[in-house]
Amino acid sequence: MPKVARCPPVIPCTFNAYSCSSFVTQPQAQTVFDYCVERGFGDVHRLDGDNDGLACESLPGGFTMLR
Ligand SMILES: [Ca+2]
Repeated sequence: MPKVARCPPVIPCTFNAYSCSSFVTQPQAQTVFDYCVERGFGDVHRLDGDNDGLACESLPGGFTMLR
């Protein structure tokens, strides 16, 4: 099941390494969120507290400004 990446992973998914305050913009948080979710770790950093698939909606530059 673990996929061997061509490059070593730069985003840790095995422990809670980030919080929303670790990021400046929502897309940054979303990238980390998606990265770990796609690898089956889920929301290990707890960036999506309301489980709607959007990480750290409170950060600027994200989808909340568009809807
Ligand atoms: Ca959310």
